[in-house]
Amino acid sequence: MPDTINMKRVFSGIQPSGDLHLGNYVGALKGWVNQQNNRDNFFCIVDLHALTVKQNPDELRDRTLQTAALYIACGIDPIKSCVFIQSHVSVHAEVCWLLNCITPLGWLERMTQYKDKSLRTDSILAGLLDYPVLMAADIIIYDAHEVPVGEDQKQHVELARDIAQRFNRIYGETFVVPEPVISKTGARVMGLNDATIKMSKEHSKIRGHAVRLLDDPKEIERSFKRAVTDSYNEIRFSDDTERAGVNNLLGIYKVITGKTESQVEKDFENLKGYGSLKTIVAEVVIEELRPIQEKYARIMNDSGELHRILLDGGEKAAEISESKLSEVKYKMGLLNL
Ligand code: ATP
Ligand code: LTN
Repeated sequence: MPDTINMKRVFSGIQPSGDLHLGNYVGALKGWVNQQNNRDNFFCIVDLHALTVKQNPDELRDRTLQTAALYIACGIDPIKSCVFIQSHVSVHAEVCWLLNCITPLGWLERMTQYKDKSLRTDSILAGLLDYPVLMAADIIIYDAHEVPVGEDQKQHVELARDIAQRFNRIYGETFVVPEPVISKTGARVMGLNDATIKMSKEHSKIRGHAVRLLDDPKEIERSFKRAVTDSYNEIRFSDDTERAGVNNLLGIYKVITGKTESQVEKDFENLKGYGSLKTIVAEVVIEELRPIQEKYARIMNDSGELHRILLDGGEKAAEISESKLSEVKYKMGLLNL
C-alpha cells in the first residue's frame, strides 16, 4: 500500500447507466490513471446516481460489475486506488439527506443538466433534481481535494463546493472544499454522428453516435467512417461550429497520441481527404483500446477477484466515511447514545 498521508485526495465516479464510451475514457478514466501514483484515490461506480433514470434491474447489476471491470482494465490499480460501489457504502445516501437539509432548492433548479434532462422527460423524478446533492455527499464525505471529471460535470462540482462552504459556515469547519479538475483536451468529446452534442451513454445506442470501449475493431472503424465532417476539406483545428466534426476527430487523435495541436496538424499535412483522416483516427483508437479489451476479458473470466477488490474497497470507503458521518450528525444536533 502506498503512503498516502501527504497526498491530495481524489474522488470521482461514473454511472453504470450504459456502455462506457470514448468520452468517459478520455474525459475521466484516462486522467484518473495518469494521476493515480501521486494521489490518494477513491474511484466509485455510482449506481445510486444511475437510478435517477429508469433502469432494468438485472441490466443495472450486470453493468455495475462491467463498469468496475473496465476501471481496472483501463489501468486503475486497486493497490493504489480504492475502487468501490456507491450503494455498498450507505453513508453516501445518509449524508445526502443531511445535506438536503441545508441546500436551497433554487441551487438545484438552476443546474443545466437537470434542466436539459427534465425537458426530455414527462415525469420528472425527485432523484433527478437531487442528483447533485448526492454527488456533493460522495465527494465531501471523503474530504476530497480534487474531482477529475469531464467539462459537463464542472457545474456539479462547483455546487459541491458551495454546499461544503455553506455547511462549514453554519456548523464550523468540517469539510474540505473540493476543486474540479478538467483536462485541457478530451474534456468534451462530441458525438460522431452529431458533433453539436456531447458523446453520452444515453445516446450510445444510436448507430454511429459513440465509440464504446468494448466495440470490436470493425465496429470502431465503421463508426469513424460514418462520422460527420464538412465540405472544407481542410484538416486543422478550428472553433468554427461548421467544422465541429473534423475538430472532434482531431481532438480524439490528439488526446490519444498525447501530441500537441501543431504536431497533430503536421501529421495530417499531406493527407488528401477526410476518408484517410477517419481511418488514421480509427486506427489509433483501436490500438489504444485493444489491451484494455483484452484485460477486460481476463477480469470478467475470473469475477471472484473483482468481487474481492470491490468488497475490500467498500470496506475501506465505509471506514473513512463513517467517521465523517458521526462528526456531521453530531454537529447538526442528532443525538448519539
Ligand atoms: P449519461 O449519458 O448516462 O448521462 P455519460 O456518458 O454522460 O452518461 P457519466 O457517467 O455521466 O457519463 O460521466 C462519467 C464521466 O465521464 C464524467 O466525468 C463525465 O464528465 C465524463 N464524460 C461523459 N461524457 C463525456 C464526453 N463526451 N467527453 C468528455 N467527458 C465525458
Ligand atoms: N454525476 C457524475 C457522476 C458522479 C461523480 C460523483 C463524479 C457521481 N458522483 C462524484 C465525480 C465525483 C457524472 O459524471 N454524471
